[in-house]
Amino acid sequence: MAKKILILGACGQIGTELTMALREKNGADNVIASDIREGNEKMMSSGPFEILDATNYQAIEDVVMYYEIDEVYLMAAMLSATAEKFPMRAWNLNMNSLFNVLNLAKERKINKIFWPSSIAVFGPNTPKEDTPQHTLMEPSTVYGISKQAGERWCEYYFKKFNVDVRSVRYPGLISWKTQPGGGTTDYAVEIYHKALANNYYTSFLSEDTLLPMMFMDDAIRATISLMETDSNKLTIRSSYNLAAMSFAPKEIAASIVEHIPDFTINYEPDFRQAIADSWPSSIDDSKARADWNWEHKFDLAKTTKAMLENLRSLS
Ligand code: AKB
Repeated sequence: MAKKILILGACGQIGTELTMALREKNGADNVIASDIREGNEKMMSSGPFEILDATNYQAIEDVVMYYEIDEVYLMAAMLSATAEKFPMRAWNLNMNSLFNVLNLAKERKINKIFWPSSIAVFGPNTPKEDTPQHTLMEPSTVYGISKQAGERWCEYYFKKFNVDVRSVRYPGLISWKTQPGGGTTDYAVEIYHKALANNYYTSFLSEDTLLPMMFMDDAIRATISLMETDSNKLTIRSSYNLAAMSFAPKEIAASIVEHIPDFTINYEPDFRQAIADSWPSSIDDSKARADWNWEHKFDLAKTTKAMLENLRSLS
């Protein structure tokens, strides 16, 4: 029998593309998308959808039992910039949703979990370049604290209750199908939209702010590949470092100028600058490359080309 998959937070930046990729791979009827609000036309018409609050254990359990779910991808979360404005709401959403799925797996109602962590688990005292898998962390943001605590709980549930939970520390993700919301790395998506609309962008991060980034196609491939890897090959049950490229606002601007010669950028850093300054500039993801053969395909030049071509085709 085909495995049944539930996606919590299916209408967000990652969830939207992950749902479509999993429906393509596993058959649309085997992938149940859910969120607290309805998704776009494609999401709603391409397979089953449930309105579901990831903090409501009973509601998730009902859906899990009804559809006989095997695997859950928990993509609902409040990201770094919004979490600084609503600390307790962020903590409650990010932690309670994780406990809900960990406990369902502990009770053997589901078999496997994907839960996203982030480069936000690192903090100002972490080595900034080629940040290792195991290092000093000390996150200084609400979001980072919730992700680090989440990683500790994932490893604990794996060791103590044999819960098959898998995770990656996503860098900033760049996508054209769905816009991100509430993150610090969101500038790297906004800039393409503004470049096409106005030839102009005001960056909320300073020109030299170097951050780890990834094109969404790579992120989706990484996620599905980690979930398909034999359990005994995985040596990390907190969360894997994952990397593709690093760039600063002035470098993404230069890559846009290659396609739109009169594009210009200026810089007005706001509160998100401090968040970005606390994060690594590049990541050592050799564990992911060794354990499950992770390889990225998109660098900055390919990402810019794909973003501009696809966004143009939408307008
Ligand atoms: C954010 O900026 O908050 C996220 C992340 C790096 O996890 N994109």
